[in-house]
Amino acid sequence: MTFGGNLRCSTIVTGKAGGEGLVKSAVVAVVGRPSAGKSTLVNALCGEKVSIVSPVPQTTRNRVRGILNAEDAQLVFIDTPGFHLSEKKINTYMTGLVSSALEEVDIILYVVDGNRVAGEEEKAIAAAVRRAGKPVVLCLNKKDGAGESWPGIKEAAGASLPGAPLFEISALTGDGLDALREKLLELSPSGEQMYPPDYYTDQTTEFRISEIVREKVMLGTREEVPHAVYVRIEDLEMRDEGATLWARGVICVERESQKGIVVGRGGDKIRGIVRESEEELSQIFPWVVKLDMRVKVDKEWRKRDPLLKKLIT
Ligand SMILES: Nc1nc2c(ncn2[C@@H]2O[C@H](COP(=O)(O)OP(=O)(O)OP(=O)(O)O)[C@@H](O)[C@H]2O)c(=O)[nH]1
Ligand SMILES: [Mg+2]
Repeated sequence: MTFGGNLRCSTIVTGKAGGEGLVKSAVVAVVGRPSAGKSTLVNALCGEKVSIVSPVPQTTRNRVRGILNAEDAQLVFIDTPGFHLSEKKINTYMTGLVSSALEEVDIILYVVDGNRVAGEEEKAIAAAVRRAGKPVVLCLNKKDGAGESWPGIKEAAGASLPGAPLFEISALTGDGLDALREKLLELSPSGEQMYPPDYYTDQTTEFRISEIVREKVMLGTREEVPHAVYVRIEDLEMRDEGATLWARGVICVERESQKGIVVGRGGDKIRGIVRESEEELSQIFPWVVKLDMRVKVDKEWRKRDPLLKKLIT
């Protein structure tokens, strides 16, 4: 059975044929340190929630595409995991995704948290952006909370990428986003539409469900638990003559103690996670979404290459 709707597109379609039908069209990699606000920005630019957001660094683990459709223009944003210098296996997979995104795209949108002083990590990502040799747009984000360190961070960011246009924005309030959009369109080459104009993402139904559930776990738990979680959707079934989508899956953690936290006293926590996920998913999809989620321990999953290859894509 296929679960369609305009949320799912497995094939890339060609746009208007012939030279006169060309539109402004570009693929834009959105990169930066963990928690800089990349996913919030992609969601704001696309006008839809395509990528999950939380205050926990390294929320995004995949390349997540969000599509901005405008008159005679289509921008495809690739949200990426936060660039984090770490030897841990899962981090090397995630920084690998960032590097490949930098190579594949037309434009790089480099997001800097304007309230967080640059360190080695920021220098490393600026160097990777420079090496990519693509048009770069720099965004100083979180202007709504700009503090004393803002001007110094702005100067350092500008100096790290001389000549790159710099926008001071708030992805949260939308401040500065119109000018940013215009600059991106100005830098975009003419080309064919990559997706039908009513698509705002190309994610599969399973992936979207697993991400929303993971977001609710990350928002509802603390310390080491958010990083120890992955979610797998095992089965989808349409019921009630196409009105209800049932999804069955597992929330995996690394230890029994973490399982206890996710389940909660008398199952309170997991019930809340399921309820919040169902509410949001039922808004996203054209069906009522019902979840049947179990919590399981999968020891040391972050060290297993075959699983990481499947999960971090
Ligand atoms: N005040 C303020 N907070 C923001 C802004 N943009 C994002 N945030 C917050 O910053 C936190 C991280 O946002 P994300 O969008 O998940 O950041 P990210 O760069 O995608 O993070 P990773 O996926 O972990 O790399 C969340 O709590 C957001 O609400 C902004 O413009 N202003
Ligand atoms: Mg993110």
